Amino acid sequence: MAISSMLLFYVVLSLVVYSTALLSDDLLSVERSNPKSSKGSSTDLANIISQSSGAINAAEASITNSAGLSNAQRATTSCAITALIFPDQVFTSTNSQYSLEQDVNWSQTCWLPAACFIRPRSTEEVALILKIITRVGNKFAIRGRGHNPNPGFSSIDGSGVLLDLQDLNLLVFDLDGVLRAGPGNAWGDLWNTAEANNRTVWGAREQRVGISGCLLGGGMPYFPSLHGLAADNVVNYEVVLANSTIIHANATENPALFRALKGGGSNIGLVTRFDIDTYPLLHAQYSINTYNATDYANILNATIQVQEAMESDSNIDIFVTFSPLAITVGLFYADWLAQKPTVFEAFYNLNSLVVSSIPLTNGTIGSLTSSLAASSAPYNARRLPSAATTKADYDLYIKFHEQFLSIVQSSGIATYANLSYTIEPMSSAMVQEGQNRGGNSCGLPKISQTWWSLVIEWHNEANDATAQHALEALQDSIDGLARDRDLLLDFQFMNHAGPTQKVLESYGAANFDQIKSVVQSYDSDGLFQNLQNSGFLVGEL
Ligand SMILES: Cc1cc2nc3c(=O)[nH]c(=O)nc-3n(C[C@H](O)[C@H](O)[C@H](O)COP(=O)(O)OP(=O)(O)OC[C@H]3O[C@@H](n4cnc5c(N)ncnc54)[C@H](O)[C@@H]3O)c2cc1C
Ligand SMILES: *[C@@H]1O[C@H](CO)[C@@H](O)[C@H](O)[C@H]1NC(C)=O
Ligand SMILES: *[C@@H]1O[C@H](CO)[C@@H](O)[C@H](O)[C@H]1NC(C)=O
Ligand SMILES: *[C@@H]1O[C@H](CO)[C@@H](O)[C@H](O)[C@H]1NC(C)=O
Ligand SMILES: *[C@@H]1O[C@H](CO)[C@@H](O)[C@H](O)[C@H]1NC(C)=O
Ligand SMILES: *[C@@H]1O[C@H](CO)[C@@H](O)[C@H](O)[C@H]1NC(C)=O
Ligand SMILES: *[C@@H]1O[C@H](CO)[C@@H](O)[C@H](O)[C@H]1NC(C)=O
Ligand SMILES: *[C@@H]1O[C@H](CO)[C@@H](O)[C@H](O)[C@H]1NC(C)=O
Ligand SMILES: CC(=O)N[C@H]1CO[C@H](CO)[C@@H](O)[C@@H]1O
Repeated sequence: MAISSMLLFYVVLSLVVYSTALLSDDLLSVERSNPKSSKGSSTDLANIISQSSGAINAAEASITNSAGLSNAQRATTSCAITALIFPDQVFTSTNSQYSLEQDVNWSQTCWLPAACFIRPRSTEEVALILKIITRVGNKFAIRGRGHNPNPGFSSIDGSGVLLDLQDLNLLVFDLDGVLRAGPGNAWGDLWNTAEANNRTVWGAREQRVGISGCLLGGGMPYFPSLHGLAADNVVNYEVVLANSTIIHANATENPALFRALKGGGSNIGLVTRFDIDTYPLLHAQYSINTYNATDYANILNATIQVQEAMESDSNIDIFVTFSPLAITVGLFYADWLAQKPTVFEAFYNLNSLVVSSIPLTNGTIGSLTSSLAASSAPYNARRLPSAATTKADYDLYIKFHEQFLSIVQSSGIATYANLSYTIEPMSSAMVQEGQNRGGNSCGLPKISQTWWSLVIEWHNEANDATAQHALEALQDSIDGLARDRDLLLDFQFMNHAGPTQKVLESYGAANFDQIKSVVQSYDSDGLFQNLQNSGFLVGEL
């Protein structure tokens, strides 16, 4: 009796406390529900919060008492409160670190001046920061490694704060073959760690790409026919939910969330750890070759032949990148063959080879991506991407390339922009491998298909609109040509998609509805929909 009335008293008290809680109390309760948290060896976050409670609550009171606050004012308050708790992890414009934080992105269109950049160092710190954001009601954006080129996705202007996850860089290889990785890692870090243990991990195609944005978008790896998309190999996610609860999502725990995260982007929570399956060290035989752009018809013919062979040989992988001046072909085979792989014969027979930037090599994905990084230095540019998916078809490829050339010609953009596109052939085996691992939310049909990545790069802000128009013309061209031939597929790959594309809708109604229902049950107040700056979001619930 005594115990249950005490319990009742406690429940009532905590309800009262909850509804009128001071921010500092709310933060303490988040902190206490995550006892692993520690700031350093001597002090812990609970002490810091207690000691700063006066200032924290005064800062919050200053905004709750004033009407009609702007986003910028809320953001500034959020920065100030966060800085009380993590003074050396919050960078405002007066800090010398600020410009380094601002200019981290792949595309210069994303070098936006956030109210502040916040660098959490642990999952528990992320939980505290989300609590501050919720209470202050300020806008925010999340950045893994900033490779998404869409402005406002992993960047935000002075109307909000940017959560920079680069210090969440845990990277541990477990003897059970699982790599546990924080969202601040890039794929190069994972390949190094996996290969040091004679293992291979499925990732992106380049070292510097962040693992977190990439995995949340599905992730296109080398050799997708062998083990599916990169995200298909994630066996467990650690996620901080909107209410600052830390949970795991895997095949048995929160399984709907687990599936939704495989392609669902930044809608549902902030992922603080990816546990990824690895495989015995993969022997990759590869070359990257540049051909004369005038030979496109033969190159497309060879591409189609390889793409057909992919349906019966899962060791094959290929990409082909077209620019007005050159065509670059990556040929990959998952074995160290004694002779050049015969499946690529159609390419060897071409007489338009200009240079092999990476000659035929026996290596690994790690050595391949190191060679790539060494042979292509990144350069700053403004960038815009766009995605499409079609069935494979020679006539479609030819007609599209001719329209590409005519768009380049008629727009005159070649003088100030690089317009290019890449054909990424995908096999039905890739889709099957994903299903074998429990499935993802991308809604891919189990057929041979082509993922198109269209990109424009330019330097001058004055050309933003014309660059965008040229890319739109290219997108209209592939969509129109493929639709006319009944070759257009719905899927739009998040990691290739432009800011206005309807990526989640492209997964099909059933998958889109499932992602929406997961958002509804894990973030019913819509923190990630309403306060997150941008992204491929489900929108109003
Ligand atoms: C040079 C280059 C090569 C590429 N090659 C490939 C490739 O081979 N295969 C491929 O699949 N993609 C590739 N991409 C695309 C790349 O996967 C995406 O741009 C991806 O978003 C990059 O991840 P990031 O962590 O750097 O992204 P960011 O730009 O930091 O984030 C992307 C999105 O994810 C959200 N986000 C990031 N981290 C989290 C998190 N922990 N929790 C919740 N939301 C989060 C961000 O808010 C943002 O909306 C490439 C991109 C570039 C620039
Ligand atoms: C990896 O394999 C090589 C060659 O078989 C071997 O020498 C090395 O000890 C292995 N490393 C580990 C960490 O198992
Ligand atoms: C799934 O989550 C539960 C709960 O956190 C955990 O005990 C279990 O180990 C996880 N499974 C995997 C494969 O990580
Ligand atoms: C490409 O081929 C054309 C003729 O088809 C030729 O004029 C041109 O010099 C070639 N370019 C290179 C780089 O070999
Ligand atoms: C591709 O080239 C081969 C010759 O190498 C030819 O037989 C075939 O018809 C061509 N295919 C198409 C679709 O043009
Ligand atoms: C790759 O390895 C195979 C098997 O060891 C060997 O026969 C072949 O010559 C090697 N190829 C290259 C390009 O090194
Ligand atoms: C076009 O690409 C080249 C590298 O291939 C680069 O040096 C140049 O700056 C790019 N131009 C633009 C406008 O982005
Ligand atoms: C946080 O949200 C999750 C998912 O909706 C819910 O299960 C959990 O009870 C919530 N926790 C608190 C403390 O409200
Ligand atoms: C600070 C920083 O890392 N800036 C990088 C932004 O991205 C470009 C590539 O586009 C790099 O050259 C910069 O070093």
